[in-house]
Amino acid sequence: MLPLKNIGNNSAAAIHTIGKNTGIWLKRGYKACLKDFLFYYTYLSILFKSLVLLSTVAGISLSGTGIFKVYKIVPTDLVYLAFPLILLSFAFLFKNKGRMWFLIIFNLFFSAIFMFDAWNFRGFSSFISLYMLKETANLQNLGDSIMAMIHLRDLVFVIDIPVLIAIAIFNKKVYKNVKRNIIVFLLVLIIPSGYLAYAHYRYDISADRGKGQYLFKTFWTPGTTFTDLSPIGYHLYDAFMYFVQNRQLNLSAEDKQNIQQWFDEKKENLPDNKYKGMFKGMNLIMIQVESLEGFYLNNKVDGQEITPNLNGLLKNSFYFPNFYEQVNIGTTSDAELMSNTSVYPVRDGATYFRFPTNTYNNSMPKLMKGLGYNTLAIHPDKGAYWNWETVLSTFGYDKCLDATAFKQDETIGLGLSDGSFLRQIEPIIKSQKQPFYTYFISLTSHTPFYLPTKYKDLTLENKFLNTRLGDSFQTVRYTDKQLGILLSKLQEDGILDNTVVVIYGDHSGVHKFCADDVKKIKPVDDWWADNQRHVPFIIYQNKLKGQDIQTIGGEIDILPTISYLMGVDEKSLENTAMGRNLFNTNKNFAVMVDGIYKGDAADTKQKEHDINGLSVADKIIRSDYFKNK
Ligand code: GP9
Ligand code: MN
Repeated sequence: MLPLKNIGNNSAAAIHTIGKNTGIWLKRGYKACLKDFLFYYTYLSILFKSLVLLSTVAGISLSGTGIFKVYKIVPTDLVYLAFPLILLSFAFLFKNKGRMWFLIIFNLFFSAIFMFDAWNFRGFSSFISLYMLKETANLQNLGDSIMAMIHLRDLVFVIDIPVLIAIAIFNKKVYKNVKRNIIVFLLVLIIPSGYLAYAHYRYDISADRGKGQYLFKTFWTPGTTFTDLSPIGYHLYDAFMYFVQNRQLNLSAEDKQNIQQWFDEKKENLPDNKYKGMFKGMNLIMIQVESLEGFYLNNKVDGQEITPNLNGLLKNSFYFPNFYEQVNIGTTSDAELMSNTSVYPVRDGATYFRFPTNTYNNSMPKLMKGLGYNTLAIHPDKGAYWNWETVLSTFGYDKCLDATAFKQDETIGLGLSDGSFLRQIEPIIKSQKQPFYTYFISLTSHTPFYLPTKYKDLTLENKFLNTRLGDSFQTVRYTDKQLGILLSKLQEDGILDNTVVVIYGDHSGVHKFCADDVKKIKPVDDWWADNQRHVPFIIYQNKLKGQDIQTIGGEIDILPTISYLMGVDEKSLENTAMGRNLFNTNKNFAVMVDGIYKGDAADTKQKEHDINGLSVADKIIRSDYFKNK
């Protein structure tokens, strides 16, 4: 038997050893926790800041439980959890202090990005993007309004910086013996990536696409991608689009030859006629009207004209009733692209977002500037909408005015009402140095055709009440009225006697976006049942004797047609304009975005050539073909 004393000594030693070991284990556990704490902390901090950013976008207050309402605008919550994990997995490739610095820098980097996103959103309704590297022009706007973009709530993005600094200073030792952990890296990378692959199948590809939303869509719209994919997902997708999807296409010599051959085969080599330069020296105003379809013109609903002012203009206009929209999913922006450059939009995605800084040597503003005109583009929406301000500046407009130039004293639907907008631009138009070329778009007649009751001038029969079609009659009538008011003021100003006014619809509206609703209205009348993608194209000059021109054409033909009347030498456009001069052509067709051919071709060869224009344009834009010409 051991002496008691010894037992006592031994157990004391044992207790001491246990205590010592426990201390070591606790210390190790504490260090391990600390090390992992920074990982969890970074993850949670970034998730929280993402929600704060989304609440900013959704206009939700941070007070109380407000922020949790953000979940309502997050379509697939797990996607939100997956994106930061994928990036954070790389932390496990770092050992020792490298891991700590990775996590700290990760947090600081995305906190800064999120803060810039919030500022950019307040200023331009969009988020920062790698494309901005090409769009330094936008930064000029930033200077003036930067203070207005910063809000107190943005403190949330930086509030934990002291915590990070404290961790960096006091816990260097914790990261002394951290090992690279390939297994954890792979797990944290693969599991969320696998989920994203599943979500892509579930939401984008499978026949039963769940809630009907998309995640990774070729229809790249920063606004929806931001909320669908989470802010980090948006930035990763933005990088993918920038470096992979939208990288410039390199054309082979043969490709270039094929493009040139396409232009050569398009030429008709017809002698000039009386229309050439008939409006030489006059001012030019070109108006793109939102969702204006052809069937509204010259038709009456329950005995009332829908577009009395436009109908009135036709008495002094060249009017093309067989004119078609040719837009792709860039809708408004695609129509602008075609009327300003005579190049079809790209096949995938929106050209304005994918290739915002391409060169077009013979754009409408450049042609008019060549004739000595001052050029101005005006939008009632913000410059970031469809990226239009960047793109129209690239087209060569001397000046672009966006929503920030106007008092937002009346908003209807998407933004500033046509009434207020046109009232505010009239003094701007008339005070320009002549000759001028001014281009602007309208907004109010956008789907779903919301209009305050006080502006509803039409009395509609029951079958149209509370229908999108009925609402579109009211809204188009309202826009028509505002255009009429603007033109009468410009007439009083003495501007119209020396001005050509071009008006066209950007794309179908009610028949395109509300087709099911239109079909429900009974009994059906022929005049509104189907618009067949017609948009009006009107060239008004108050001394002109009106004439309907039956030639079939589309938006791609606007530039060559107008520039012919204004006195631009047609030869200068022959290798850049994909459309035809509708005043000097024997061809009679328009190619729709889906390749559908409206009109009649002389033979199959011509038809193939005309339809092939869509893929030629795709190559032209993706390779920035004109830049090197
Ligand atoms: C934006 C407005 C709407 O400026 O014209 O664009 P849309 O939705 O018609 O493309
Ligand atoms: Mn539009």
